[in-house]
Amino acid sequence: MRDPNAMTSTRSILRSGTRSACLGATLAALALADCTGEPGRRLPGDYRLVQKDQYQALYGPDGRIQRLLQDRNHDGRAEAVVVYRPNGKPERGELDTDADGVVDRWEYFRADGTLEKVAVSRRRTGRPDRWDHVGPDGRVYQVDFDEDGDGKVDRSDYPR
Ligand SMILES: [Ca+2]
Ligand SMILES: [Ca+2]
Repeated sequence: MRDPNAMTSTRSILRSGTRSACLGATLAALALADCTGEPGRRLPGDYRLVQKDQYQALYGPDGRIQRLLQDRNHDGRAEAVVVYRPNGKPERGELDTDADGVVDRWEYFRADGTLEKVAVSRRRTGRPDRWDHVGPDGRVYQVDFDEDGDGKVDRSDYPR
């Protein structure tokens, strides 16, 4: 059995991988700006906030990035939040892909920064109802669906 959505999903995951790479590049730009004398704003507890265009990065007292926010449409509300591990790799991302103020996509990364799982709210309820599991090779090997919105998986596909 082949679910036509599986292909769409694989592509969307590839796209999301690109997006993550873009965030990484922007992060490098932020770090660069930091090095060239933009100290950012000091916060209590020695946290630091660096703002650049649509991005806002939060650095911990140890100087490491902890969180990156992207406000794509400049409405003061982030459409993307990336939370980082102490090793500087992304741990998870929360995305509001249609900019309606509700998160509809969650991305989870392994300790080495590779994408592990993508959850999507197909019904735009703010709760995931589809989960794509991604292997270390970047391929989706399992897709779980919650068809009735109770938060539990009703069926799984195994694309190959
Ligand atoms: Ca926004
Ligand atoms: Ca949304």
